[in-house]
Amino acid sequence: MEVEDIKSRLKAKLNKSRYEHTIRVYEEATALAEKYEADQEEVMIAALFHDYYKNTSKEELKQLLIHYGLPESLLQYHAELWHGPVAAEFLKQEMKIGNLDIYKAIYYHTTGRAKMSLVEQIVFIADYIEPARSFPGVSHVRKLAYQNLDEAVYESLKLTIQYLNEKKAIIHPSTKDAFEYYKSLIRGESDE
Ligand code: DGI
Ligand code: FE
Ligand code: FE
Repeated sequence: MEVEDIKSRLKAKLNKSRYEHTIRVYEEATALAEKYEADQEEVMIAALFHDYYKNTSKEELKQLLIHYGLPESLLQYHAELWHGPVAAEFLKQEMKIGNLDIYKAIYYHTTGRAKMSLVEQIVFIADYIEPARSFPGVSHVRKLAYQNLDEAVYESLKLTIQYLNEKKAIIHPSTKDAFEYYKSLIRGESDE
C-alpha cells in the first residue's frame, strides 16, 4: 500500500487535528524504525492506521466491535480503549492485511501489552512522544525513546497509570501487565 493512498483515506475519515496527529506519529515512528532497524513498511501501515477509528462515535464503535467478533469484555472498559482493536480488525477483515505485527501494533497502541514486538513498541512510543504532546514527563520519554526503547515504554506506562489513577479511571489488565513486565525487564537490565 502506498503512503499517499493511505493519506487520502485518512483525510476522508478523520478530522483535521486527528489527521495531523496521525502524520506526526507516522513521522516519529519512521525515525524510530530507522534508529532501531525495524520493518519500515509494517511501521508505516500501523502508524498511519492506529487512530483510524478515533473520530467514530461510541455507538458505532460498539457495533463494529461486535460485528468484528472482538472480545465483548472490552465493552466493560472505557470507550477510549475500543478504537485500536476496531482499527486492527478493519485492516485484517476489510483491507486483507493479515500481518500480525501490524495487527498487534494497532490493537494494543492504547494499553500496550507485555512482550511487545519492536514494531509494537515503536508505534506505542511514537504515539506517546509525537512532537505536539506536551504533558509533564514527555520530554524525558522522548529522550529515552532514542536511547532504550524498553525504558521509554516503562516510563510512558508509569506516567499513564499515574494519570489514570489521578482521574480514578479503571486501568485495563493489558496496561497493568505491560507495566509489570517492563518494570521487571528494566530492573533485570540494570542489574547486569
Ligand atoms: O488515541 P490517542 O489520543 O492518540 O492515544 P491513545 O490511543 O494512547 O489513547 C490515550 C488515552 O487512553 C489516554 O488518555 C490514556 C488512556 N488509556 C490508556 N490506557 C488506559 C487508558 N484509559 C483507561 N481508562 N484505561 C487504560 O488502561
Ligand atoms: Fe489512539
Ligand atoms: Fe494516536
